[in-house]
Amino acid sequence: MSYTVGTYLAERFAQIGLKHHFAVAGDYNLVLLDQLLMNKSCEQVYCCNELNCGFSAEGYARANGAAAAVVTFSVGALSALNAIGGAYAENLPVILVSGAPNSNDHGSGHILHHTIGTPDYSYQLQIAEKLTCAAVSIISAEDAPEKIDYAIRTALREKKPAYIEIACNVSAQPCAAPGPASALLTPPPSDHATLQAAIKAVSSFVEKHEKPAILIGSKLRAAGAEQAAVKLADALGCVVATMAAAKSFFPEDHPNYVGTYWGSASSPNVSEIFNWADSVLALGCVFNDYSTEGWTAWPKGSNVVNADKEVTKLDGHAFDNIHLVDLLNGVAEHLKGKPKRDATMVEFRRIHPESATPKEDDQSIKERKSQIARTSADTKLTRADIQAHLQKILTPTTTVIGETGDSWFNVMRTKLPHGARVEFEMQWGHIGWSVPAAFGYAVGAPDRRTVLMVGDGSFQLTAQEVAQMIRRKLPVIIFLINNAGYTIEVEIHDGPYNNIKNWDYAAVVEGFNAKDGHGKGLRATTAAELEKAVETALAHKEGPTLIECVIPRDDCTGELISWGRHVATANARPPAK
Ligand code: TPU
Ligand code: MG
Repeated sequence: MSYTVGTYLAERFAQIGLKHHFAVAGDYNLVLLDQLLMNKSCEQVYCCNELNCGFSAEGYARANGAAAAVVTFSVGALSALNAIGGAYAENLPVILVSGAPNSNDHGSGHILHHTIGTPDYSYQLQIAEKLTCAAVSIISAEDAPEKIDYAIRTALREKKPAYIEIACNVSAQPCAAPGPASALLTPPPSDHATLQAAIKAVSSFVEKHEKPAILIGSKLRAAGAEQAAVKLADALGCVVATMAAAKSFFPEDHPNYVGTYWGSASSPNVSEIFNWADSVLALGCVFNDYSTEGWTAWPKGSNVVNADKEVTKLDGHAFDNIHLVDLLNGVAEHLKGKPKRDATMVEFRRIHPESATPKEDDQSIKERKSQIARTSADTKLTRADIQAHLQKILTPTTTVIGETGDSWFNVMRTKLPHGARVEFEMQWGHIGWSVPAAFGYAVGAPDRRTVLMVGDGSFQLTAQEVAQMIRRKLPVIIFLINNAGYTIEVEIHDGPYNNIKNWDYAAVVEGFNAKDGHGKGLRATTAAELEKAVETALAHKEGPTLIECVIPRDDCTGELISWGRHVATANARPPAK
């Protein structure tokens, strides 16, 4: 079989496990899209705009391990690059492919449409270089295979986005055939000597401390070390908490799981036990201003091991070029058969006697009971009602996508059955991310129940992608919290800029349906209406169901209030003299 640059790229996509790629058309990429369409193993999926296309791919990468988005030059790519920045922040290998000017125009002095109006078109590549781990420009078919392979291989190894631009007259040019996929998929092994030294150092760190605790961070998944972390927890027997952004990256039904560690927004007694611990094994953790609650809850110093995807740091040592999974397996192996380091678990059971095996926190249980009593009465809907319903519909094959806003804290409070997953975008924090990401996720994981919790303010950024859920008949369940504004910002710092124009959200879905769609838009203003709407949503399989949940502007979680106060304090620090 003969290949072109475009069919080579499509074959590489299929080889790395992409069953879909996301696209928005434009004249610089039309020939490329034709070439990609020829590969029947990697379906083309369309988005309403390039920002959403990037986020859809980002969501797909969460479900599927990697993703691709194909856009046109500048007007398309510069929008998509925002989502690519997000993929970098969130450690997801998303390949952004941009159609580009004809190879004869490069260096010709010609001014082209969709550019900034100067004859130098290199600015897009330069921007992409800052936001990806590998960025290449293809203006000859001969160089295409090695450039494509370099970009894809680097993205998969680093779990970061990559960028490939292809001159529009080169995509259909003949090129060499792709070799075996292993060239892209097989990472180099850990450095043996460094790995042995690191296992020794971490093991003796653990043995030197009486009261260790394990903290799971959001880079654990990128490191492929979720199973290895369970092994380490079993070997140690100590408490395990997840950071907010890493919810569901450690099984919540594990006997040592105690909840979320997030300063004052932590699950009950988790902050106390981490303060009591004499050491922390931080696995793939990202400590930023939000996750440390304005730098107030930040495990650091000589009693903390920071074990990251490829480098582990402790007590004045750095061990580089080792895979986290190898380190954790090695330490777990070393500790096998030795006495458990379970003091934190014993103490946690004392201070939190009802939750030796974790379950919903007391607050959630109370809320659920009161919610069940309320559904018969026509009482005004509350935030707690919504959260209780979210909890009720979780199954082992549910994934909850939680948007920035009080949705973070509502989703955080849920107790996940084994297998249920949560997706947050806490490092990048682009409001509106969740709508296209839920679309991309549902495309990538058709056998799971995708549930989206999103605020009204966030929804208004990227609402169009609900139309693509309708187009592909994806039964995504959307809880849209209409609290009349940017409540998370209200809690950090209020002003008139936190008020938004209200929409008729249920009617928006009807608008997207036009004549051929089967999306459902429902509104709940009482507990009984929500109960009914959720039943309808669960039964509806022909498209998404959006439930607009109308609650008062200040009806939010206690965690949001206290976290917001800490963040506001950190933002307000005066400039250093
Ligand atoms: O539950 P709630 O009301 O807090 O959520 P909602 O309604 O979605 O409001 C979110 C408010 C918000 C803003 C305006 N959260 N963060 N921001 C700042 C922001 C602005 N623009 C982008 C692209 N991302 C942001 N995070
Ligand atoms: Mg809101």
